[in-house]
Amino acid sequence: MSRSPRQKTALILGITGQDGSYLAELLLAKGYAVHGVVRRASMFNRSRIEHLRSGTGRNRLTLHYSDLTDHTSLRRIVQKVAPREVYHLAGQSHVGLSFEIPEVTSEENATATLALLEILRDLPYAVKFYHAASSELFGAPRTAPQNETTPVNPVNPYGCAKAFAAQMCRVYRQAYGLFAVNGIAYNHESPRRGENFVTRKISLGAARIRAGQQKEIVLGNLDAKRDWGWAPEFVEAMWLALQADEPRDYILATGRATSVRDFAAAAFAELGMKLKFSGKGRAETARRTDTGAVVLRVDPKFYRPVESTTLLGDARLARKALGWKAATIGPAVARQMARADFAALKA
Ligand code: G4F
Repeated sequence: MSRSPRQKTALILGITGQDGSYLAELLLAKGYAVHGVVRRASMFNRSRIEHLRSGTGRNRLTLHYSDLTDHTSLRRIVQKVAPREVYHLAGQSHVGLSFEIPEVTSEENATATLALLEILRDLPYAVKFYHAASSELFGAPRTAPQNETTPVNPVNPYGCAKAFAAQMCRVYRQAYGLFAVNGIAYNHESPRRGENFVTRKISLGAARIRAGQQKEIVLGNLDAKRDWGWAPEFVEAMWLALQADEPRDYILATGRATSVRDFAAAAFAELGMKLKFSGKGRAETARRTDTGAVVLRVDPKFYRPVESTTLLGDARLARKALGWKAATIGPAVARQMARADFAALKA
């Protein structure tokens, strides 16, 4: 086992995901040696980092096989790599799905985070740990916007697991002096977002409808509002949080909420399709004003058993302590995603 960390060496759990791939890009550009943990699967799922494996910096990118449930192999990887910074961005990240698979959600998001904390606690040198906490730990908060002191009140299995993991980070920080940071991130999106999240479902759907490849998109609750930001900006905050003198928790958010309906309207408008909404709630639809065709429909099957409410973040601490501020917000996120998806379809 290495007795000291390798400077400018980072380990990313979740490197094949949206955030992991942007973070890997950022760290490689900063001259880091980047190690990523990938799941062994029969099909490769590395499309988001494929370009890094052939670009400049490829010699500084190493992938290791493991799984969040295999704590022994995670320990071995950490000991071998001896990272100075560990970014834990992995796990089951779909809130709706967490109602279907609560135990997997809890194993990956709660127990695995605790296992990582235990692994890092045993290291013979000081390591810095970033945990991707989530606004979902606030669930149904009594106040808006939320800040680092707002009480947790999760309303779904995903939020419960994140609340446990975030609190464990605080315990290890206090009890063992571990440099553990919770980034309490609100929704952050990009063209690399998975297609089962609402933003990407909308941007890709709008692009396909514009290209004549799809007729309509079917969504759940259009009244739901989220504080939507831009993922590449959020990974900057993750890195900055580990460069600070002290480990703290940070709200990472834009401070502005947009409804699913308005997000969809912005994405469609960007591709030249103005929408007219009619009906209410579970019977709402939207037509294109130019053709009159229904292009958006609500289906109650996409409603959640319980919806998180008023998730709006106050990121003033991140601004003050890290100099970080979200620049791309709500409708601008929708426009950029729709443009990128349409460009990719044309290409
Ligand atoms: O895109 P969503 O599935 O994201 P959600 O649930 O807010 O969670 C995301 O952000 C969290 C906070 O940062 C993360 F912790 C989490 O890992 C994930 O990245 O849903 C957003 C909203 C919800 O209110 C949902 O009810 O959109 C509503 N919605 C309406 N129709 C839909 C749909 N969501 C999905 N996934 N699919 C729909 O058809």
